[in-house]
Amino acid sequence: MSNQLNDTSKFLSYILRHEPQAIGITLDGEGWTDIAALIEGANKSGNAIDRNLIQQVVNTNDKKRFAISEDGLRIRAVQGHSTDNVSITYPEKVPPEFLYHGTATRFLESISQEGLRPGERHYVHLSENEQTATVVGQRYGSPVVLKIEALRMYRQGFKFFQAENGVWLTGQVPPEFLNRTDLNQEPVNCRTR
Ligand code: HQG
Repeated sequence: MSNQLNDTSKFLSYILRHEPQAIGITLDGEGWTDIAALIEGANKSGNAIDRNLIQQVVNTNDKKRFAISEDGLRIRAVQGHSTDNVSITYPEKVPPEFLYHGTATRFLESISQEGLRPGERHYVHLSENEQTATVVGQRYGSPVVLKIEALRMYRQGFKFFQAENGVWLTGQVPPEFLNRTDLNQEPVNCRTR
């Protein structure tokens, strides 16, 4: 991705997930905002974007982070929100037997006690493969991948959702469903090896 597309993707993530008010726009409950208002707000705040650039970011984005409405007038981030205003109705789905979460080793102690929490975002984010999870974990330091017994959680009543870009979402993961993939599937709180 070119630098311009990458910068625009980061800008759109910031506005459409976290701080729409930074450029004076609002998101509806499903996360949508008018593309025209987004462009106007961005340009007024010194971020030069246009419809063509937005469309290119949406088309080429590696994780398909954004979606444009069928009428072409609105845009939203498909997951990852922290702003209170948005509460997307994701389809509830039966998860695969295992899902993965990449984190940094320095968070393990707290995770082994509290389980996975959403933090600033609305959900805990999980992926279907370990490679993706490793990249996610690297954002915060030395990565470690946790394997989650998702189907067992589901059978015990925990809800799972899938965003339209394939990312899995759940409210929390208690420690009993977590295993470290770097310790031959020992429980997450088995830290002696
Ligand atoms: C950690 C990116 C201490 C958690 C990615 C993570 C993802 C705890 C951090 C999406 C904890 C939160 C989301 C606990 C969880 N104690 N730390 N009890 N429970 N944590 O960024 O999952 O590229 O909010 O492990 O690809 O890293 O932006 O969540 O390290 O899909 O599209 O607290 O964001 O997508 O960090 O990333 P984040 P995440 P994009």
